[in-house]
Amino acid sequence: MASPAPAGAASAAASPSPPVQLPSPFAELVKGPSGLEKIVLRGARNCCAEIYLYGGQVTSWKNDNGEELLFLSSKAIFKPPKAIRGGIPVCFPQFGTHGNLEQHGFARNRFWTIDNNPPPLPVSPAIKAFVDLILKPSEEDLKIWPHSFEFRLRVALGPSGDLSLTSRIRNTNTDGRPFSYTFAYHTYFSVSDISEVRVEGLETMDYLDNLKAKERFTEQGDAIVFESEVDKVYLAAPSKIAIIDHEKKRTFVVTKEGLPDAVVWNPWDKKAKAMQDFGDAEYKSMLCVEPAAVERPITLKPGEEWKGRLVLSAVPSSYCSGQLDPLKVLQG
Ligand code: TA6
Repeated sequence: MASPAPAGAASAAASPSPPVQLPSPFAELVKGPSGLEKIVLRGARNCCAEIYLYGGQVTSWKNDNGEELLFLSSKAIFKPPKAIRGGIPVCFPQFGTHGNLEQHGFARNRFWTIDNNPPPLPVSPAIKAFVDLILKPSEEDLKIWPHSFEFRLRVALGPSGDLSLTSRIRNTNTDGRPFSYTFAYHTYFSVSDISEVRVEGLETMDYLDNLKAKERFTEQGDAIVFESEVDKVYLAAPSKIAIIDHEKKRTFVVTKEGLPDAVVWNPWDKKAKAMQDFGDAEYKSMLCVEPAAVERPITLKPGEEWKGRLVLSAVPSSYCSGQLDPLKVLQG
């Protein structure tokens, strides 16, 4: 049973733990700098990823050149109960502040465990580097969110280095009660310079603007560019979204299943300065694009299971005379 770690758990976690048999030879369990345990996945062509048991949180995804593709703040705090600032925090059972839980729920502040015997998950046989984690509510959790659940998370590296996260959440209430939740993969991408980044695929979409009392607007631009703080929940967004990093000539392709919405967030300078676990200038080198279920909470009856999947790939962006052709990746 995962449970909220007492403050200072990092030091407790520093004590040596027996090696854990992992499901695949491509995954090993090691201790991170703070003493928190993490799984290192090594995929094809030297691609790799790291996932902390704390939060079930991916904190690193590297391509075959060893380049880090996710943003992790240099000031991230690896000390429960603080959430790790960067990578892919899992927001469950609540995204944001609408609800009676802390912002973004508690899954990212809990210790997950390795699930060595998960129910079968149909995946391509080409995917060999993966790990299965599981989170169940503690007695403490049941006091703040009175529902039993099994949250299984598979993190995998595909043969071309793509990173996939598959969440399966099952209602295991024995009292017949359904439950509803909101969810997000709060993904922090590493970018060369936020002012050189465009997001394609969300044009003409409606969004709720968190900077304007969640008022609803329609995206007018032919692509989203960044010149100030952005905090928008795009509704019923397409299954593919492209993040084009002009300087790096790299396009991130975000593919989502079971997650209708997409949150786009950059704190810009003022909010950056206000976050203790975020460098003042780090807003220039990150962008959050977060596949989510926000506008319409997901409801599960006892025994029902929901699946939400995120696939990230990084492809070279070809440019001709300044014209972007990310549509290729959106239609691919
Ligand atoms: O996803 C955007 C957002 O909801 C922003 O409003 C900002 O609060 C961000 O999440 C970070 O939240 P956190 O709780 O991780 O500091």
